[in-house]
Parts: sequence; structure tokens; C-alpha cells
Amino acid sequence: MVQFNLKQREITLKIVYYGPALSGKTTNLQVIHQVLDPDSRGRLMVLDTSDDRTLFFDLMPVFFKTQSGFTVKVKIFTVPGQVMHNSTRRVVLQGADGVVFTADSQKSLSKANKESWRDMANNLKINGLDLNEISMVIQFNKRDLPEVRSDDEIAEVARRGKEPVYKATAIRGKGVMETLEGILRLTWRSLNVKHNLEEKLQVTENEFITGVLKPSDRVGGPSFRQEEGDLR
Ligand SMILES: Nc1nc2c(ncn2[C@@H]2O[C@H](COP(=O)(O)OP(=O)(O)O)[C@@H](O)[C@H]2O)c(=O)[nH]1
Ligand SMILES: [Mg+2]
Repeated sequence: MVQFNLKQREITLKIVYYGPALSGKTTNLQVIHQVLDPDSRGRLMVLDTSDDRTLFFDLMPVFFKTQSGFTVKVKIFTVPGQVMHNSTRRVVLQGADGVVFTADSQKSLSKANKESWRDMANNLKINGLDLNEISMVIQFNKRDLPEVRSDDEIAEVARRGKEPVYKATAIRGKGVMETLEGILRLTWRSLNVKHNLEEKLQVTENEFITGVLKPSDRVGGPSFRQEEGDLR
């Protein structure tokens, strides 16, 4: 849940990437880490096992100062997808303001997507959050692979549900920042309705978006480097 500290003039939002194992959640976060200005984002903490699967969770904070003097922090998490890590997923989901559901576009993984969606709905409920109320976008990742669900099928998913749908090839950085901007805008608008955020903080949606998504201005961008963080 959004945390206000009006005395310290600080606000913290939480965004969680959810989805089945290996759908590309960590890859999304790595791209975001690479694109954003190193001065406005913290370390990307990734805890991978040797088989490239997230064991606990990934976390990266992003922050900026508004013209009105508030510090805005956005903490971005990913959950581990493996079935056995359900209790970790539940804890990571606690207090989420916005969720990106990263689905795997491969036809053979439709069932895994569905199971993860059900598991997410259940974990939201246990955390006192409502699937129909929480800010959520869906990302169909791995568009580069053969045997993926067609654009028409994805358009159909978008028509059926209320969540905005994005297509991505995270491994090439495609669709990642669009997805993030989508969830940030939805989350901001919903928090604004609930908490009168723009008036309280004297910040507009666009200042929020450009503040969080400020790209790196280093020539050529920073070279990608995965920073290991010990979360134990
Ligand atoms: N072909 C392809 N592979 C991807 C894409 N995104 C991620 N991957 C790969 O899928 C595997 C799992 O990605 P990861 O981000 O660790 O998944 P997570 O379990 O959801 O965090 C890794 O080998 C990634 O390189 C994509 O868009 N296309
Ligand atoms: Mg991961």
C-alpha cells in the first residue's frame, strides 16, 4: 500500500511483476535497470540460482525529487515463479499498488499462465487485495519465439478483460518500458482518486512519469552489468 510520510515529504509505491516461472520478469527488470538514469535508480538485486531461476525475488528502487520537494520512491519487485515458492510470492505481493502480469506467449505455456493467474488472484485475496480493484496490466512476453499465441488471440484477451495488454520481447528490450509506463500511469491515477495525490504532493501525472522513467543520459548508455545482492 502506498506509504506517505508527509513529515519527511516522501511517498513510496510498490509495483510487482508476477507470472509463471521463466516468463521474463527478471529480464524486464534488467532492461529497466539498464535504461534508467543511474542517479535515479538503486541497485538491482537479483538472486538467481545456477539454473537461472529467481530463488527469492528481485528488487530495484527508483526515486526522484519533485519540484514541490517530495521524494517519490517506486519499489519494483519480481516474484519467483516456481510452484514451491508460493509463500514468497504472497509476501512479495503484500501491499502492492500495481501489478504487471508477465505471461509467456508460447502456446505450450498457456496453462502455466492460467495457473499463475489463479495463484495470483488467490494471493491477492489472502493479502486483502482485490483482483478487480488493483491496478494491473498484462504483458505477453517472448513475442520473438515460434509457436506463440497470435496477435489476434492477444487482442481477444485484451477485449475480454479490463487490463491493458502489452506485447514484449524483453530479451531485446522491446515493450518493456511501455509496459512499465502503462502500470505506472494506471497506478498513479488510481492512487490519485483514492488519496488525492496530485493535490497533496503538488505533482502531476506527467511529472511523476518523466521523473520515474528518466533515461540514462550517458553516451551510449551504461554497459549492462548485473549486480548481485544478498537478500538473506
Ligand atoms: N526468446 C526470449 N527469451 C526471453 C525473453 N525474455 C526472457 N527470456 C529468457 O527466458 C529465460 C527466463 O527469463 P527470466 O527473466 O529469468 O524469467 P523469470 O523467471 O520470469 O524471472 C531467460 O533465459 C531469458 O533470457 C524474450 O522476450 N524472448
Ligand atoms: Mg526471475
